[in-house]
Amino acid sequence: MKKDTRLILALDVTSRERALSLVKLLENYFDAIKVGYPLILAAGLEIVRETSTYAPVIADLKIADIPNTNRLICEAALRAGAEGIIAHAFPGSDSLRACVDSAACYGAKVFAVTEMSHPGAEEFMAPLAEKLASLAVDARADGVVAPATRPERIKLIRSIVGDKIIISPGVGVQGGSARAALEAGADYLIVGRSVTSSEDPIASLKRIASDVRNYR
Ligand code: OMP
Repeated sequence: MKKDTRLILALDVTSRERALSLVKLLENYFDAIKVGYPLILAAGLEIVRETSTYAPVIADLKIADIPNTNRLICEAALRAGAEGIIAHAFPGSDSLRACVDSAACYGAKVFAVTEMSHPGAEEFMAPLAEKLASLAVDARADGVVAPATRPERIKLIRSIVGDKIIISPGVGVQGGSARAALEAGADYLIVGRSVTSSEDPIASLKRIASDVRNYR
């Protein structure tokens, strides 16, 4: 995954046509595309292959099952062309390792969720985030997901995961700042609605891209 713009476009739209028109329009302004349940359930898994002609696709299926089921889910996404997978760490090291092993067969990356970006994550995830980050390291995940809404938590998670890739959602609509997340140690920012729901998606994405450039 190149690291030019440091932006990952979260394609949380519910039609194939809208998804493809957004990636065509914004093609030069992001390094990867994140496709999750809203789009896959609406447009089918084939959307992974279609969007992967524009940029590497991370399949955000937040996989959280027993190892065998995790493996089957990963293989479906990887066969469809995903180059990255998002999996939960909380089901445990064997479950996460099943994803890592499947991804390795396809040369793909696994990102393990540590602490989520929304307020409810403070109830159960935040107290466990350090353990989840360590588990991601032990299971040899390629990277972790950490919240741009709480940059101090990115900093803490960075101190645990060393040079693993940190991808951070929560910039824009959820209230996180691009600059603060990067300063705290995020490698990539995941941006969704502030671009995909904008009247002028190019202008909105360019604004975030310029925050990233100014940070460098
Ligand atoms: P916006 O809030 O619209 O920018 O979208 C953020 C994207 O990141 C959505 O696709 C979320 O599902 C995803 N996300 C979070 O918002 N918070 C998290 O803690 C984890 C994710 C994720 O794994 O991508």
